[in-house]
Amino acid sequence: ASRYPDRLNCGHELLDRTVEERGADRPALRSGDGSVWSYGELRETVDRIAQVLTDDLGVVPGNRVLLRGPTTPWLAACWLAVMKAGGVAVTVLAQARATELATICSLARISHALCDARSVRDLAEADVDGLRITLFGGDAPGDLTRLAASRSGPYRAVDTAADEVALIAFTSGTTGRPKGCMHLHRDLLAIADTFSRHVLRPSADDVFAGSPPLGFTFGLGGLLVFPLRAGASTLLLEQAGPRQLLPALVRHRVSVLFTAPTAYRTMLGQLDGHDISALRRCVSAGENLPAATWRAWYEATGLRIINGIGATELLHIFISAADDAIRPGTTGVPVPGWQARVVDGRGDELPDGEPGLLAVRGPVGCRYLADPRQTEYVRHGWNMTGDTFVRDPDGYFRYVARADDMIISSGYNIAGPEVEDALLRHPEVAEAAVVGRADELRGEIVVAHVVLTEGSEQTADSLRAHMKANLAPHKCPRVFVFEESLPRTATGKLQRFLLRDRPGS
Ligand code: 3SK
Repeated sequence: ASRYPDRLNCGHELLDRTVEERGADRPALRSGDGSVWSYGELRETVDRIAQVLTDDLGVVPGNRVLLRGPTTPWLAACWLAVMKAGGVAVTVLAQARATELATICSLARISHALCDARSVRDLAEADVDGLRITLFGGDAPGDLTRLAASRSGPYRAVDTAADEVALIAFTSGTTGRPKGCMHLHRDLLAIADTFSRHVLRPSADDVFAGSPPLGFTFGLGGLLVFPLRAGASTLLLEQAGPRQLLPALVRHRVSVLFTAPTAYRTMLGQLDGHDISALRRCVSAGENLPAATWRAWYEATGLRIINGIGATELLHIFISAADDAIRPGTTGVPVPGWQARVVDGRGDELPDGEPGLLAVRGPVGCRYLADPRQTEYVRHGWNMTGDTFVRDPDGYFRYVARADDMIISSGYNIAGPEVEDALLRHPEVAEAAVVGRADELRGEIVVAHVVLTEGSEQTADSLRAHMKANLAPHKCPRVFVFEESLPRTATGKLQRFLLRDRPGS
């Protein structure tokens, strides 16, 4: 049963409630240029935008409003305004192109779009029938920034039900067609009241920052929902690659960081001369965190990365661990409020130590928007994430691979991520992706795609020797392919399927 009241507006809870409880003067949103909006200023801007939505644009509760643009305070304010106005925010990545946007708009029946003026080209090219696009951050007369400036006074949040849809987050996974994941007003609080409250344990003095954009639920939670729920502040960076992130951590005294394993690895090579002493919480998700990366970060910084697995379908992280509870090389235990188990293809629970499919359930569930893949994802009341995991006898969940990324060679089941972890223990391996290649004799052979650190002269033979010293022989790659970079989705996930088809693999 939900612990939330039947009527609930998450925009009101995250913003107005925080202002009521902690005052309006505390910092809320920070920008890369050093400017800050207090909670009072944020509320004022949000209320003006909500008025424009209702009075000028004719948005009524339940209307779907597409939000598009780089991660800025304005984008965050638009999201909160859509919540307070009872609309449904449809978040997309800045990288989404015209055809993808057209699909999303038609699937989600989007009536309005609020778009950063710099990101409008593809949306305009999508040429969606009846879509009303309002820009912000530009200088046209109908610009939202100007319309909002002409409004004043507090805006009373629409009295929505806790079970009403508030967000449709689109995901394409690492391959397929976009799927819209519907999330409720109460879901947006539940992620803060489970992972953030019990694992992250933020304080109002924390400064959050990170690389995932607000159009990805990893970023929406970590960089907006969690800090607001805690009364903390958040640094919203338009450019948040590892090169921009590290100086920003120093300049803004960031204490809570959300990013992915690749960024931790890249920053490791650049830490010298950067004072990151304010940092106390480092979260990694979006991809499996290799134990080698966890150790290297710990040795260099003394900080223990909080690993986690989440999914757009389930909004945020559901297995994780912090502080002394961390066991490097594992993802952790179910976050309080969540349950997880490892099952076979029929849904029966497997004994500890046996790899199988991860099944989870908790306060948030998968609700695809009109998509038959719903019945593949939710089986017998459990959400099937598509990952292979093992549960250790002490209850810790250990990532093995995406269910479709297992390599079967000479009858052995080989998990690509385990081989990648061994490769990454080599100091001159910057990135690694391991895939199977069809082989007449063995069924499949193990192929390693490797990005070396700058100036490295490692060869296939020297890497083979490193692997033999670190891994059982049947898991060692037979072929090494040297790459400039690895293919990734817009949210940073490795696209191993592209490597399987690549010449040389
Ligand atoms: O896709 C993921 O891996 C993820 C991780 C954390 C939170 C949310 C998501 C979607």
